[in-house]
Amino acid sequence: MKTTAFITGATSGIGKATAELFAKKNIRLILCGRRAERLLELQKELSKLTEVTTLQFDVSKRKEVEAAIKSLPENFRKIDILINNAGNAHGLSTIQDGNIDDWDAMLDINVKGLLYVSKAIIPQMTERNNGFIVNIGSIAAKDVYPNGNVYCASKHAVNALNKGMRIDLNKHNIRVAAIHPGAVETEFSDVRFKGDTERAKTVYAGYKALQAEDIADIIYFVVTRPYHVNIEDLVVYPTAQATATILNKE
Ligand code: NDP
Ligand code: 8X3
Repeated sequence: MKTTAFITGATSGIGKATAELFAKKNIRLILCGRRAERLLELQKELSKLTEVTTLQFDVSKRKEVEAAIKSLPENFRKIDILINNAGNAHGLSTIQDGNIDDWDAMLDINVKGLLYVSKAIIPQMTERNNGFIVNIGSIAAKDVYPNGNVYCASKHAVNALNKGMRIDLNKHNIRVAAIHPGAVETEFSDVRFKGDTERAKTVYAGYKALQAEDIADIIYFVVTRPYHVNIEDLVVYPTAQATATILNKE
């Protein structure tokens, strides 16, 4: 039977690179995001390699999540792999200067969004006693850096949820893994700095950052181990990055 993967945040960066790699490996795909045009483009391209369906919804809107997942065609309902990847940082400010709308966005998307999607997909996994959930955390899940306060809190929550899922789903034979990247050159900083592309570029200047394809490779490695092998937690940095704040720049 063909493997089916459900990828949130497939319209860009890590999620898109993972979709592209999975398509090459003949994994059937459910691709999710808010930007419909990008979903359509990706579907058109990857359908040359595998079966693809798309779901346009905002992970932070509970009813949208539930309705979208309920609307899946019959042949896409057995989900073997869930990649909880959708997420972003919004802003980079001290706690005293932080913007409450940014805080809401990060907690609603990175934490509650991950929960809404998981809640809608887990039942068919527990029913079958089979499945794999990959949660994309961050080095911000392990450490806290200046001005990272709420984004780091949201990713610490992902780390805790990853552990909680592992404990609760263990008796159902479901594998759960978290991958925690350091700096990956994607649209992440464009979003964090609200479209200030020049500022976003400075985040990846002067050293070789991780590329989305590097993380896709790792995700593929993790999900293709034999079923009795579950990599729980994987932290990956660019070679030039020692910690969230120590970078060996030119
Ligand atoms: P991108 O900005 O390139 O991609 C983010 C993806 O998430 C997009 O596909 C976007 O799709 C989707 N997304 C964002 N908000 C929502 C929402 N409300 N509902 C549905 N989808 C949403 O960033 P990355 O690829 O870098 O980020 C992917 C994950 O990796 C995130 O969880 C991020 O925190 C994490 N990460 C990133 C690192 C980095 O340095 N880049 C390092 C460590 C972790 P759309 O806008 O179409 O909805
Ligand atoms: C994204 C990388 O360093 O901004 O999670 O936390 S960082």
